[in-house]
Amino acid sequence: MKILITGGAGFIGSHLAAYFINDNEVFILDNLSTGHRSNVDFIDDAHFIEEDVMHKSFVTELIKQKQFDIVIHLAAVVSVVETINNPINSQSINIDSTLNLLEANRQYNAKLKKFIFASSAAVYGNTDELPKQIETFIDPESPYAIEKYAGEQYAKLYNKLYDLPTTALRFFNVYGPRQDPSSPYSGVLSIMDKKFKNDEPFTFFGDGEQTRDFVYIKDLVQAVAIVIDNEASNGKIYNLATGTQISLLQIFEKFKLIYNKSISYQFAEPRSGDIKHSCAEIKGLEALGFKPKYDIVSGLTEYINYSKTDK
Ligand code: NAD
Ligand code: UD2
Repeated sequence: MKILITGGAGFIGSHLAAYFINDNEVFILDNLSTGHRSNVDFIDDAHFIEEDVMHKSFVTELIKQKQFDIVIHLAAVVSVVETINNPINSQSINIDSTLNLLEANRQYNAKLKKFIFASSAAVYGNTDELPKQIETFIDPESPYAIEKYAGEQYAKLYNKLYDLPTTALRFFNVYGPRQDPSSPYSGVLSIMDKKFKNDEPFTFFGDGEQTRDFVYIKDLVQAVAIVIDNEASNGKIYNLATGTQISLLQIFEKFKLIYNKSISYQFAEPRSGDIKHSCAEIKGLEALGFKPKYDIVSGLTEYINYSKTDK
């Protein structure tokens, strides 16, 4: 199959590309704003398109010409803070380019078998209800969350109105190799790993009792592959997570065991707007055959072993 991954040079996209390249022709469209060409050095230059997903005429022409079987749309402003600082720009990338991609496929790509949109647990906001179900009240607290909600609803609507085979996945806290720890708003496990690796102190924002549903990147890849193979997922939205929650303090203990050492730590004020507990209900994906293969120990062990050898 011919697959297009927008944002394919980033953390999640590079793992999807590495998986699908085995049996498929994979194209990546990425402007390298947060991604790296080196993340996907197994993709040759003919299949790597360095371009902005907002370049509408270019993207439309690409869809028209290549007639992709699968489009996985990940390219986005991924930083919540950046969407708060510059909501007009992030709306163009996160909503307008999604709509343009959907529209280009509707008009010019009769071969499309699946369009996947990367949504986020952010759409749930700070609601108390746990576990988060797809039907749980939506309470977006940032432009990012609104933009992800708009994207997934457009994807769903394009199925309802035009029968486009779309699926939206609400990713929870994804972790694994190649997640960039460089910003204070990077995924907490990539930050904790960097601190352990470099023997630097880790800061818990709040009391460390906050919980998250951390999903290992290989389980995310498994879920995407299942969704692609499953027509019953057309027009649907799913939580992509493990269905289990763990606190930061508990995770810190796991790092100590796997690294066989400890580092110093401190507590600071909780981040404003921080969510205390998060956990997903994953019945929807389970019904399609998804079963997470990695618990937190096996996922962290694989991640840390990789990270130790990575310079
Ligand atoms: P990432 O920053 O590693 O990857 C995003 C990629 O998109 C980068 O390679 C970047 O260069 C590219 N990109 C950004 N703007 C672009 C543009 N205008 N044109 C072309 N390419 C552009 O982030 P990630 O963690 O891999 O996230 C992938 C997707 O998953 C995003 O849509 C993100 O919102 C979503 N998501 C991620 C998580 C998580 O835990 N990592 C959680 C929820 C949702
Ligand atoms: C995730 C997403 C965010 C948004 C949000 C919606 C990531 C990286 N972030 O934020 O984009 O979708 O969900 O709910 O996927 N923490 C520390 N020390 C650190 C860094 C973080 O204690 O050095 C805490 C942080 O305050 C939070 C927890 O760790 O309580 C997880 O932080 P995160 O930024 O990895 O993810 P989250 O769930 O806040």
